[in-house]
Amino acid sequence: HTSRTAATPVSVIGLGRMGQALADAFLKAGHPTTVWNRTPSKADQLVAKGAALAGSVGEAVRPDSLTVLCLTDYAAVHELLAGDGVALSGTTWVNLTSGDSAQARDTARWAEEHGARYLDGAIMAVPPGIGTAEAVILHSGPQAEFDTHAPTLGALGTVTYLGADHGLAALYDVAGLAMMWSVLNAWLQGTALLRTVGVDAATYAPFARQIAAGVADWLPGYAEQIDRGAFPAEVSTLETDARAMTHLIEESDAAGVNAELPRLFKAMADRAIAAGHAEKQYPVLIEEFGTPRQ
Ligand code: FVH
Repeated sequence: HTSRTAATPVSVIGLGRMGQALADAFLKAGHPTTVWNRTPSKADQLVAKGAALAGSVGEAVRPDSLTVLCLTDYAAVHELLAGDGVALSGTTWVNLTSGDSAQARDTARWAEEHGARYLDGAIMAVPPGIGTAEAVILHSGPQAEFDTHAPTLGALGTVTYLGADHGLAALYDVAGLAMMWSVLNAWLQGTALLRTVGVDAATYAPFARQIAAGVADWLPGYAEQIDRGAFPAEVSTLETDARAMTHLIEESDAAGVNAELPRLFKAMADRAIAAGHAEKQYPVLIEEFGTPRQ
C-alpha cells in the first residue's frame, strides 16, 4: 500500500466568482491552498476554510506550488506576474483566464522566457459547477505538464487535454461561445416572434430545446461531409433552406421583429448559391466561413 503523496500545494491568483470556486474546490480536495486577490476581502471565506492568504503575488507564485490564474483578462495576468517581487523562474502556471489563442501563445512564450512552465486552459462551466464532473476544463500546452498536473486539476472537474499548441484551449472556448450565442440568439428570435401573438417564453422554450437537440444530432453527419469536402443533398438542398429563410425574414418584418439575424443567414446562403451550390446540402456553407489550414 503506497503512502498517499502529500497533496500538491496550489496557489490561486484571482478570487472573482470563478477564482473563489476554484480555490474552494482545491481546499475540499485537500490541497494546501494559498490565495491572493487584488481586493483581499474576497479571500475571507476561503481563509476561514483553511486557505492561506498571500501578502503579495510574489508570495503566492512559488516553484513548489501550482499557480492557477483566473483573472478578468490576459492583461491582468501580465500586470500581476510582471509586478515587482515576483520571481517566475521554476514556477508552473495554469492560466484559466478567458482570452484568444494569440494571447495564450504570447503568454506561454513570455512565461517560458522567464523560466516558468505554462499550461493554458478554458473553463467550460460556471462557478457553481466547479468541483463536479460536469465542469469540463480544456487544457493545451506541453503534454508532460498536463500529465503531471491533471490529478491536481481534476479537483476542479473533468480535465481534457487538447494538444501542444497553447492556443487550442482558447480556440475551443471561443468556438463554444459561437455555439452558445448562436443558439441563444436563435431562441430569442423565435421567442420574439411568438410573443407577438401572446405565446410566452416558457411555453416556447421546450419546443426550442427539442429543435436544438434535433439539430445537434445532425452534426456528426454534417462534420463528415465537411471533412470529406462533399455535400450531397441527402435530406434537402441549400436552395430549399434559402427559400424558408425568406419566410422567416418576411414573418419577422411583418411582426415588427428584428430580422438582422435571418437576413445574415439568407445573405450567406445566397452567396453560396451564387457560387453554384444550390443543389448541395447545408454544410456546404462552411466555405462562406473560411478555409482550413492547407
Ligand atoms: N464566471 C463565469 O461563469 C465564467 C465561466 C467561464 C470562465 N470565465 C472566466 O473566468 C475569468 C474570471 O471570471 P470571473 O467571473 O471570476 O470574473 P470576476 O468575478 O469579475 O473576477 C475578476 C477577477 O480578476 C481580478 N482582476 C481584474 N483585473 C485585475 C487587475 N488589473 N489586477 C488584479 N486583479 C484583477 C479581480 O480582482 P478584484 O476586482 O476582486 O480585486 C477578480 O479577482 C474570466 O476570464 C472569465 O471570462 C468565468
